[in-house]
Amino acid sequence: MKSYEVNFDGLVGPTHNYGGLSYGNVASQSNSQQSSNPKEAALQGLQKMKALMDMGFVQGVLAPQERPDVAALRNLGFSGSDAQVIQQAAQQAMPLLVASCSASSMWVANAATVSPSADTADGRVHFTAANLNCKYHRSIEHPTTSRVLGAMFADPQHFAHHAALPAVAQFGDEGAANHTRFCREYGEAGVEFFAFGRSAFDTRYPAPQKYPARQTLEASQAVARLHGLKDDGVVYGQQNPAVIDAGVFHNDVIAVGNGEVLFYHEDAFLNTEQMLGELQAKLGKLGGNFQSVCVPRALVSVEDAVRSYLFNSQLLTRADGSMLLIVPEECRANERVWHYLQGLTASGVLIREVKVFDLKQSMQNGGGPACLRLRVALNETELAAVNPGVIMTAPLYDTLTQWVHKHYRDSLRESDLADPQLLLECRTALDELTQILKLGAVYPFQIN
Ligand code: SUG
Repeated sequence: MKSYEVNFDGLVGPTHNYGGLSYGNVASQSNSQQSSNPKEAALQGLQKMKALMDMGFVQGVLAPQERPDVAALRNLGFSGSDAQVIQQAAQQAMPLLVASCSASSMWVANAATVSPSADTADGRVHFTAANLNCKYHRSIEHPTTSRVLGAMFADPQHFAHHAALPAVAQFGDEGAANHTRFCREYGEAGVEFFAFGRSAFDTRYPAPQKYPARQTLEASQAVARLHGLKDDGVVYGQQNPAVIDAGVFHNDVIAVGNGEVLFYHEDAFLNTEQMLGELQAKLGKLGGNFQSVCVPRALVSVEDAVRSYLFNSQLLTRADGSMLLIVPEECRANERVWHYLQGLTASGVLIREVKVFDLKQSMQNGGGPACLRLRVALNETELAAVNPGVIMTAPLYDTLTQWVHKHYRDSLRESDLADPQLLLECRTALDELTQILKLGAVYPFQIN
């Protein structure tokens, strides 16, 4: 049976702004308080989706969340009408209003961890929504994420959904940003690689000194258990704490994999040789030939990797079997990175072509091409069971582009978040969106 890796990209929500909310994420911190352009952000994301669709990849779209999250503000003690809740929060606790307005759900690589049916004990595709509990503004995403994923992958015969792990730092889970699957063909059993930043219970694992390690080993192990993965199909690897302290807040900022290939930075992991050996042995048992491309620090420093987001790229297999790398414009702007990429494609080893996309609006918050997509490997039957409303087509692209032009502002500053009109604009837009994407009622304002 034919199988596909479908990229579901997060549609940027109408409140996209630079809140400076993510300690440990260099771009988020350094662009704090700048004026954002939600319309441009959403259009940049849509253009990437359209381009991949035009290249022949199956592309999906994942809806943004309701923001400002008035229900979350009510949970924190603000009361009265929705407008009063926003007004009180603006007067008494602006950081909480900013957090409740974040459009961070656009980075859907953090929405969930997904295991394809070929890997799981019950032969269904498993999803575990990520609790994202390292940052308050992200920890409020998972209830709606679960509803949206449920509306996209509704058929219980093919899809199994797990609620987010316990909401404590010991089970800090950031979803697919720390998860990579290696396989020969998407429809065949593969090896799922879980990168973690620290262990919550075992003090033998070192931890970063400066910035938080968002993903714990225990969270990754729980996800593997929930999904019914075999020990032979799982490898755990620790991120190098030093690179977390250099701004690698998710593993997808320093490594990306696809098919049988891992593309990674020399400093990405601890015990790299042992980890690569295990990946090779486990994929080998499945008939695969694990290959890795290591980028030496002498050619690209960790700092350049963090600044350019070289590894936050999408590594895609084209119809002829060759691989393509989708990188952000910032890679072309960095002389050393661009030089490395030119050498890589010229050598013809594994990665043949690089395509560049302007995703500046998202990049300024630390979200590159890979952050913006959730990969779901599906066979033909499963793909047919996905809600067709969320699969990108030329008409859907046109409709969504018009929808963005109709509803989005082209400038947003912190002071605008207190405007009660913004809430109305967002709800109107999202209500229309659920009809466009045929999601049914998924947002708190539609349910309560
Ligand atoms: O969680 N930025 C996100 C970026 C997530 C990137 N995702 C992956 N690497 N997969 C984060 O740090 C910044 C929001 C702000 O500051 O307004 C933010 O949440």
